[in-house]
Amino acid sequence: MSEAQAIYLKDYKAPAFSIEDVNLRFELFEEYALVTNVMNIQKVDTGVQELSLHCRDLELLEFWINDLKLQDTRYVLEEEKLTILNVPSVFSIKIINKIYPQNNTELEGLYKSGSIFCTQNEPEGFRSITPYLDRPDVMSVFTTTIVADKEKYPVLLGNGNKKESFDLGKRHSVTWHDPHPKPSYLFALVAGDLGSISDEYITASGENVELNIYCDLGNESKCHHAMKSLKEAMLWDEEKYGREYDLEIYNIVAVDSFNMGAMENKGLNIFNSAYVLADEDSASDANFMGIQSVIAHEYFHNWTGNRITCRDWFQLTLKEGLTVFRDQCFSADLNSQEVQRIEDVKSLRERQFVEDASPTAHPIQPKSYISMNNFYTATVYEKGAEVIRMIHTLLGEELYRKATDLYFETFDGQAVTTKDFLWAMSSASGVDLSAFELWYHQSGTPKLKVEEKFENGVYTLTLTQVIPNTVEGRAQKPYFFPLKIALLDEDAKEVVTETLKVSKESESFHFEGFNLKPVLSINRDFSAPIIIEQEYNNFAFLMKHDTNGFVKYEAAQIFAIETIEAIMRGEEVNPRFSEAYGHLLDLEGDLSYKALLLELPTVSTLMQRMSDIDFDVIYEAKEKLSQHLAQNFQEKLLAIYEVNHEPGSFGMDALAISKRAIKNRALKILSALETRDVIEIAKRQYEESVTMTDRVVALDVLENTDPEYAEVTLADFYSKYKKQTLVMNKYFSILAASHREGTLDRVMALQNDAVYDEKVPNLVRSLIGVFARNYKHFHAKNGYGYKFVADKIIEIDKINPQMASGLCGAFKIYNKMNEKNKSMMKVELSRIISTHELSKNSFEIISKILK
Ligand code: 0A1
Ligand code: ZN
Repeated sequence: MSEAQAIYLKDYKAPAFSIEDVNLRFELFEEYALVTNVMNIQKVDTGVQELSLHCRDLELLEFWINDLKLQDTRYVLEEEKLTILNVPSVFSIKIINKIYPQNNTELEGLYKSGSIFCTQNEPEGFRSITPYLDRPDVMSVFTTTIVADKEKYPVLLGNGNKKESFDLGKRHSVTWHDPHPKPSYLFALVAGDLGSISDEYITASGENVELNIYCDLGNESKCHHAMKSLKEAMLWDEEKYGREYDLEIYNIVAVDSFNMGAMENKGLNIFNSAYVLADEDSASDANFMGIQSVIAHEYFHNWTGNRITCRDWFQLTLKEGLTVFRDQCFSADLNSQEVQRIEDVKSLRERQFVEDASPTAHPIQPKSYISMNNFYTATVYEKGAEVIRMIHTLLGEELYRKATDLYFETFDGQAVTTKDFLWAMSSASGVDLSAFELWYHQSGTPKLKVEEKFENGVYTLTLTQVIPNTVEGRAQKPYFFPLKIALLDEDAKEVVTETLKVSKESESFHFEGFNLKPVLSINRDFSAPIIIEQEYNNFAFLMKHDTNGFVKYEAAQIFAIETIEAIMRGEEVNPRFSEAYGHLLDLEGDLSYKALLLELPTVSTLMQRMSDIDFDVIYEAKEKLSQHLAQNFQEKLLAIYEVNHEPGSFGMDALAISKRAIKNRALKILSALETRDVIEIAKRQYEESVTMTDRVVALDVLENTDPEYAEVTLADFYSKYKKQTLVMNKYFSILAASHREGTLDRVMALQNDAVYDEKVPNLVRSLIGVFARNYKHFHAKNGYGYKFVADKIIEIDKINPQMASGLCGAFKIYNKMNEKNKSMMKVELSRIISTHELSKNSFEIISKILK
């Protein structure tokens, strides 16, 4: 594997051919599938003589041009491409090729998930189905016929509207036609014996849309939350963006084997079943939220991704950043603005900030890749969403809507770039975004140094950008971003509320007319994805009084981080922190928000501020603070628990969810005490609870406090849920995340469990993936954690490279580790990279880490 295989944005060339329409016929059999592909093609660049189609490991059976069967002297078939020599300006091609979906464990192209045939073609899966111009800027009209055994595969689905179907005796066929031109990555088909639920939606202009959600037989009753979410998303997009659905039918299919969350194929979304199936008994509150957001995300792609798509894969954030921003706003509108914002920022910091500080950092618009699959990252998605959010803040709601209207009007039906998007944003609004473009091209999280001065009634705020070095080593420029601030007087009244436009390396802002120095509330709502560096001691005040939900939370987090860092230096728990924390316990209002305020910073947050990381030291300090708070506030915490614990209720309304959130937060804090009383509460919660949220928290607490009873409850849980794979993911995760001695041995043994299957990504993620993020055991000083995960990467790389390269991510913090752990990691990283026939996916990640 070498650098030479990298693809560069600077090498982009427009396609030399267009494909007017495609007619596909799939004959599905138990051992193989036959694909007949008829395309009408036109030369765009008349100077070009040969046509090169993408293809991957295909078995070509027949090849025709303009109804003439082609001799093999007219074309060259290689592993990755099929070249046809001397083609005319307008012509048709017919190709018949054979593929083996049953052997496809990579889960790209056409494959089998259990007994269901399904597809995943983004970004480059289509080329392993049939030869094609498999690039997003080639958009064509697709007609698809699927032929299969009637009994085994009664349901045959394709993109677009259903055109016709035929009974062929033992077999049957269905033809689908999608009138909207689309790139091949949005092509999908499904064949299976599926259950379903149906509903309908009437669009704002009165069109009737048939809605279906398909799943394994027997799971139909678990699809209702997904259906409700879909209808909510359809309405929201009409109201907020003026966008309506554009086909007669919208189908969603849930499958168990899927590499990611879900896929927005036109009119036929294919979902990881974890983002469709839910009921109170088997899914947690977080699962319900996740389903609502992913269903909406895929639906929103119909406009931001499908109607307007990407010119090339370097533009991925054009559709993903924008669509994540849209789904975040949707969830905030339907649930709680402040809870949603905090959850989004938490996830950004845990995943994206870590990535941005690692050797795999890249701009939201990368400049090169070896495997595009590696670029479905937190940076492209989540930082991409923050970039759109900043545009939204700079323009304001009204101009932003005017600008998205212009974007849709101008580029509908086209494959465009992030520049085109920025053009629409600035020309509709009149806001100059030229300096803003940098956010697309620089990697790393910007830091902002904050200095305050107060003299003669004038408050001066000096902001200095500490511009990070890129992985590419290039000199960086200062960013342009909106910074929401407020200045609070001693009664916490907002005397100044402003959105500063920061654009220089260093600049000062002056505010006059104060008697006393005001208190600064900065980066309100987290208006810019930056790190604030500030020597400042008003945390307790902001924790108590700030009216901005985000800053109040942030103050609690920073104060806790500093308190833990002091403990690491050998100091006692700061009593001022303890006092402020006690104040949070007394807060009234939204309980879900309160549960977030009371959460201590994660180990990953603490680690990001350190070099020579030693996880044992972080754990110990965090544990000490937890114990201190649990001890100090035992009574208050128990009271919070008892008031909000409603064992027999499984309501899914906001109040019931928030009561579970706060009482489970209280239980978790109390569990640091490891006393009999607390263990008894967890036991009782497990036994009485009727929701999965309560059961999982109780199990987790028991697993980490009372090994003996944990064995009993886990066995009970296993026997109740062993037939529900989605629930078993929770079982594996609890064990893989455990802090108990012997966790690695148990994880190893669980691989032989009857439920575990290395070919199912969800299971691998919940056992191996979760273990690789169990800082205590993965980073164990004997090196066994590293060795185990490296063995798994090497093994899984042969089955599913995308899943393997995902696991490689655990080693991204290599450079920041202490010497001992670093040298043990190096041994394993070197072993992985020297593996014979390592996939380009894993090679790309490991080689960057080792560089
Ligand atoms: N476009 C999908 C995510 C997705 C990307 C790649 C996949 O396989 C390589 C699968 C799904 C989304 O953003 O929802
Ligand atoms: Zn997406």
